[in-house]
Amino acid sequence: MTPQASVVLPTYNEAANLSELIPRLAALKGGIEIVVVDDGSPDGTEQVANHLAGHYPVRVLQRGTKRGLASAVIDGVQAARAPIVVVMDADQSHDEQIIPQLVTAVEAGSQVAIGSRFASGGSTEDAVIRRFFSWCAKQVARLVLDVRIQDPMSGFFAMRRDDFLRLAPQLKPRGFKILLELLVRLKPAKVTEVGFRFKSRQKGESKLTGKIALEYFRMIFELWRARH
Ligand SMILES: Nc1nc2c(ncn2[C@@H]2O[C@H](COP(=O)(O)OP(=O)(O)O)[C@@H](O)[C@H]2O)c(=O)[nH]1
Ligand SMILES: [Mg+2]
Repeated sequence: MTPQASVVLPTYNEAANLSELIPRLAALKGGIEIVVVDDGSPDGTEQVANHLAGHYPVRVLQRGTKRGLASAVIDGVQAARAPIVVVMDADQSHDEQIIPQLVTAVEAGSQVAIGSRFASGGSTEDAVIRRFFSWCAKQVARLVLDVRIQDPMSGFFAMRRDDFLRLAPQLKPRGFKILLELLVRLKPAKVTEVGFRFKSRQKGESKLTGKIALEYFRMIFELWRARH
């Protein structure tokens, strides 16, 4: 039977998080499959994911070497089988309990449904510096790209797999979160933001560094140039 939604989990050193997150994802109502996209994590994430695949609806894509978050998401969506894909971090910062709302919003006609820290009902445990960066990024997205979304930097969103794959050839697989680029290229008529409490990552360390923040602003510039 085709699952209703595929949850794409890019992983790099997320073994400890996966074993807590996957049972909770599998317990959600509605048929979901989980696609783990691992890049040869030295902490044994792949082994943990393969073990979990014996008990839960999990498939593991192993890419061997670290090739960046955005390209992991693209490969995961390509491998997904359901008509709707949900992309989220594997670090337990995103609240999986809102996944049914995201999927329902897409089924009801939203082209993109975003798990949002800044929409009504949302909040964040992010440190002040990350909040400030998210705020700057949101203003820049609005002023430069005319994207009026509360949380365009979110790593947690759902959309139709077909829409994503149609855009995939135009996406530049960079290290950074992919949502803003998708919003600019798709120009969706209807976006839903579902507020949730963003938690600090539960185990391990963030892989997104200051260098990637610079990459983000380069991407904004390139998207802006492509529009003019
Ligand atoms: N497969 C793969 N996953 C990655 C890579 N970089 C980050 N991730 C995963 O992408 C998600 C987001 O990264 P994270 O470190 O949480 O970024 P942050 O939320 O901005 O601090 C996490 O699940 C990471 O394990 C990568 O190069 N390859
Ligand atoms: Mg994270």
